[in-house]
Amino acid sequence: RRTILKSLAAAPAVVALGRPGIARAAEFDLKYGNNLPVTHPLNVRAQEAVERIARETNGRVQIQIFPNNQLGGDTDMLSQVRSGGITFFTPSALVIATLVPAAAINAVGFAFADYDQVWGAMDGKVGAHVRAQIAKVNLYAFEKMWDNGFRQMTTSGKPIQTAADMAGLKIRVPVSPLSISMFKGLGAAPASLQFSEVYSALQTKVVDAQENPLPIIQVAKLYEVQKACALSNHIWDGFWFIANGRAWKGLPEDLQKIVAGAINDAGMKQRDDIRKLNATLQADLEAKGLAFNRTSPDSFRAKLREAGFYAEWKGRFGDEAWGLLEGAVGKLA
Ligand code: TF8
Repeated sequence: RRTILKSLAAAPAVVALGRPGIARAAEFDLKYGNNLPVTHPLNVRAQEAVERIARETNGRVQIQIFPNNQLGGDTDMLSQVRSGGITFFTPSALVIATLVPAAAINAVGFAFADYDQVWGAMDGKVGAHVRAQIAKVNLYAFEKMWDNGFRQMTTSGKPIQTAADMAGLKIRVPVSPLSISMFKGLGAAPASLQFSEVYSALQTKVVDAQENPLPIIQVAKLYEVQKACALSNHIWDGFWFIANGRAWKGLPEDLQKIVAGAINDAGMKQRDDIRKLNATLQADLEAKGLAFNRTSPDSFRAKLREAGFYAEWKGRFGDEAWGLLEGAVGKLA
């Protein structure tokens, strides 16, 4: 029996000491947890970053990576990074929004037309606004967001062409009030589940559909339990690379600089990886049996307007944040 947890579980990646042969305990022995298989670009680039950090700090900072939900699901890791049980975590914006509601702003449905708009907003004023809110709960968010991707909808049966096809659809969404509100607005029957439970929920037909970017559908093998994929681009989602605030402040400034430099650089490379993957993944996934169709955002946007989704979330995010978003993408509501 293959479940994503079992098939993809891997030993934690342990960083080699900066100077081989000299077994020296690190001055800062830190842990980083995430929810993704080791093959996802997030883990590949994070691994490069921790190696660079060990090298450039001469082994003073050692970071051990615990990928693939080894330390528990997102909700667990979020509390661990808050308590200091782990130092680093990379939640999707939707996930950290359970703690910092402002962080869901990039997930407003059908807001971004393309990556120019995404990075314009997230490397600019929208991202700065969110980072300031994250700092208020004593977490440090690194400057460069990492890319999860544009989210697409997959189903076990009938493909989704327009908003009308979503009526009553049992779809798994992340533990995210915005996702629930959006999919209810579209007429679906959304259920919140942690990412670690998605594969088996689809396999056992607890839900019939889910939505995630193509690289996630690939590495988590969701094509094994889904038939169709609508290229809806309904949400752009990224990861905030966050650190426990106390642990971050406890690092001397020169080490902070090395760590931030390595992580932000790795994030830029990871964005590029996802962009390249997006160009080739559809063919790969088609070969694995997933049937693709394009959709136009029009019927979805119209349905969301009618349901009052944009008006509601403008109210929840507040005029200031909403104004920053509209400044980057144009008028939404
Ligand atoms: C979800 C998340 C995921 C990410 C990714 C697996 O669907 O938003 O897209 O957490 O790391 O739960």
